[in-house]
Amino acid sequence: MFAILKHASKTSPNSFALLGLRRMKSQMHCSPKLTGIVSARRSERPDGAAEPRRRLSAKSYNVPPSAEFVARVSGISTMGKLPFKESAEGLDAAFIGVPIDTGTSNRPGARFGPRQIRAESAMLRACNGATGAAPYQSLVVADIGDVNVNMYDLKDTCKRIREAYKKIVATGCVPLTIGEMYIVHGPVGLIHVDAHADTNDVVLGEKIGHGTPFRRCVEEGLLDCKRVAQIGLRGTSYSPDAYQWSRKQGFRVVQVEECWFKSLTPLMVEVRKQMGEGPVYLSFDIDSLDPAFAPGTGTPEIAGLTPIQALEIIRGCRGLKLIGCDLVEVSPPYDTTGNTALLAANLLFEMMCVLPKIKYY
Ligand SMILES: [Mn+2]
Repeated sequence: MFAILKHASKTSPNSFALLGLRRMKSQMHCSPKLTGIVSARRSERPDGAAEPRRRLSAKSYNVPPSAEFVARVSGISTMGKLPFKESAEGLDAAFIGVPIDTGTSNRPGARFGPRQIRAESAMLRACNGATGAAPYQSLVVADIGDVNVNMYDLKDTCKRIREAYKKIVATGCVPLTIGEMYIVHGPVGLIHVDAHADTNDVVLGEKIGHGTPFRRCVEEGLLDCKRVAQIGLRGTSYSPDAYQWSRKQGFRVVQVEECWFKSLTPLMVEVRKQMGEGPVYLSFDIDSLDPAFAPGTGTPEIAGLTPIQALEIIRGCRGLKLIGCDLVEVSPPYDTTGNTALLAANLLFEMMCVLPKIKYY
């Protein structure tokens, strides 16, 4: 189950995995009156906060409270101010934090990523005004907390993540990670947005680190290599063609120079064609963005993507059979403004907005 290892090493560095966990059981029919989700009803809660759950048609959805009624800074910090759930039981999608940075090769600190992303995510509102996506009227979503990692032992962390995911599976949810999907669907397609290819073989003699996950994925046969795109790659390298190994596997390599000065919407038309109808996993490293926009990360590289291009990539995933997403490498100590985490929270929201079954207005 390499996805888990991937989470522990690369992803782990703080990964926030957004996992579509279960298909909708029924088609939802919204009354037009219920499409505005700004006014969550009052509850009996002592803090006077609105009850972030409301019933639309036959199904109950978790709708974050609006800042018109509930102070942004109030309450216990969860992703998008969603309810916290102990398990994935009854959820279509869940936010899961993996607060670990043991596998990092440079600046540590990503273990604090999930916490800061949750804090900054209080800015997120319920609808996507740009694309018309209404995720909280389409899927039952919650924050199911963090995997309890072992920061002294990366291999044990991998085991713990595997065990945590097994529990998610046991709730009856479809496990939407690369490893699990391999079993169900066969090898998956991968859209990997990153400054780094993360295809190293060993680092200081270790097979598991944040620069090795996709080499392990290939070794374990988890990827449909003709359906892999790596976007935003850049930086100094140890050999003149740093991405030769990726190309040899059949990956499409889009170095950042191909992205400069242009919209990535046309690129995503090609990537969607490449991904086809099969299952796709989206792995998004925050260091794909330029450090001017996202300084809070462990291995920054200059001349990266812009937030606009990041949105174009994620929105360009609409229509794909996305089986899971992650956002990795947010390291709060290197960005005291919190803006890197704010960016990450928004990118996670955008990922949720392009999951299959999302309703658009
Ligand atoms: Mn990276």
